[in-house]
Amino acid sequence: MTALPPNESLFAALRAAFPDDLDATAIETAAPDGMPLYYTWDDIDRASARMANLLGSLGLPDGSRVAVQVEKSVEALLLYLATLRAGLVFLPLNTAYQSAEIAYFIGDAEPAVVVCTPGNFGWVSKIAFTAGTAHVFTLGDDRTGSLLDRAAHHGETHEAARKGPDDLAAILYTSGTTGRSKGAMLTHGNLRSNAVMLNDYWGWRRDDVLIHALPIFHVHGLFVAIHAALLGGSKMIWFQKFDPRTVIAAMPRATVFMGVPTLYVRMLGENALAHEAARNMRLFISGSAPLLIETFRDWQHRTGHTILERYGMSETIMLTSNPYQADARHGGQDERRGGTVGFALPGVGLRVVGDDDRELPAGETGNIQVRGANVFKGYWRMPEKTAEEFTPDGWFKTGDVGVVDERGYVRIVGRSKDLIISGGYNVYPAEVEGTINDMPGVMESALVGVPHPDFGEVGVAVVIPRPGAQLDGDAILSALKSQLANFKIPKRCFVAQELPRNTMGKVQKNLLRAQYQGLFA
Ligand code: MLC
Ligand code: AMP
Repeated sequence: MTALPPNESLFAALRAAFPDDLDATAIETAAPDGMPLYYTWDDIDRASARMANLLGSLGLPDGSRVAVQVEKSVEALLLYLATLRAGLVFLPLNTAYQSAEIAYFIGDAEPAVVVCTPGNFGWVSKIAFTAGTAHVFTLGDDRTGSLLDRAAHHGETHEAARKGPDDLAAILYTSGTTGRSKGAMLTHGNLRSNAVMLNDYWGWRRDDVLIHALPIFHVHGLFVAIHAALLGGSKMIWFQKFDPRTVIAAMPRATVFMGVPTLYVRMLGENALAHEAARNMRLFISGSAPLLIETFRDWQHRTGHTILERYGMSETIMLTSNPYQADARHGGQDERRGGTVGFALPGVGLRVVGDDDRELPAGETGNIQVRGANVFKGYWRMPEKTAEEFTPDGWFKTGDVGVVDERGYVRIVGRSKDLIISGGYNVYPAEVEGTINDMPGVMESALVGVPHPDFGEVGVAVVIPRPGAQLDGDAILSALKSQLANFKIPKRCFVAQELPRNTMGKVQKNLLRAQYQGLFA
């Protein structure tokens, strides 16, 4: 018999990093009632084994998707690990998504298993069963639900499914400039290689303690944060929701924090944020949206720490990072530079090109393209869209516009994709405009992003009525709320007589942005 190839699955790598002392605390939660819960590494191993055995008992074909829309909880994290362990494909869904959005994702991904909150079982199961899903389980954020009930009958040992680098581990849906969401297919190789590299680059240590206060249905909270802590064999202090005060209060017992810029802005609004509170911390990491230079400087001033900003995407996981420490490759003079996202990470190829896809010299602004083991396999069942997003020589077009300086620092100066990033969540105007345009009495609409002190950027809608129709901006916003996730809802909606257009008839969003620039100043 030939020897089996080594298990290259992501779970195998994470499991191998568990500390020898499995009775040590892996996760400490701040439970909703304020009583912390402690999960040991052994708990994580055994509980994820139970769930993996349950998933295995369903006899699903290879590559089956497990779609999950549940509130953040440690059990939800265990379900992610169990899905990897069972060799299935994890498909996380933001809890803010409304039924029409969920119906699209489930219809498109055709998951074999759907896990939802007990409260949503009625409508989610209806959508799922209609789409042909065979198994719908529930999982509450208080350790309730049919998933745990069923898993309790299964054994607490499980040998992780063998997976190669090219096998699918997760699908992350990202909205698109056409308004139709695309499922980015990430492989075990993508996730594993990026996590191992970051672990080293950010100097992860076994005695690190990560404050985890991000949602776990996107790259930042699910992959970057969780993989870093698990691969480090380091403890997490786990918050279901971000609250600036409780996070600051936890800092003396922690060493690393990861957040989107809004979280930093909110913590800066608290008097308790001071050098003393951050004395034990070694690293503050920011990403998912641009960190304002004022926030970067205020943070230095208030805590004595320099935030490390990094840049990534659902399709590529992490691409660039400011240095953790001086690196001989860059002359040993690196520093974390505000307003930049740092250097291309080891193994990541990054180039700035003109519209002809030719690389531009340092200092010139152009489109950012990337390649490497971290770059996704393509969009789920969208080969044409996938082909459009890659150059013939294999570089992925990020849709971000940037510049690389002589030293290699990357600065993102804009986006070629029509995208608003609000509080770290992506809002594609095409999707919101399409939903507004389908409303009675609406002729057309435009959504633009304007600066916002808390969310960085928020959407403002301008709607043009059909002749004779009477429209009300607030009524449009209320109607949108049942159709789209809350973070996609524009913060204001204006009714106007026409949209500014150029001679080609294209809506001049830059003029609308300029008009509403100071709305939230
Ligand atoms: C909430 N609201 C938002 C919003 N979040 N509005 C705009 N943008 C957002 N991001 C609105 C709600 O609709 C609601 O409006 C009101 O704010 C309060 O809702 P909430 O749920 O109580 O908000 P809160 O808990 O304060 O959430 C804010 C937040 C959250 C910043 C903590 O948005 C968040 O966790 N963001 C992080 C997103 C993230 O993890 N991104 C990583 C993507 S990965 P109303 O009108 O109903 O009161 C990625 C790749 C990479 O980008 O590089 O990392
Ligand atoms: P998502 O598709 O949700 O993963 O969002 C990816 C996008 O977030 C990128 O294409 C960038 O536009 C943006 N992004 C991520 N990190 C940063 C950052 N540090 N600065 C500016 N933009 C960022």
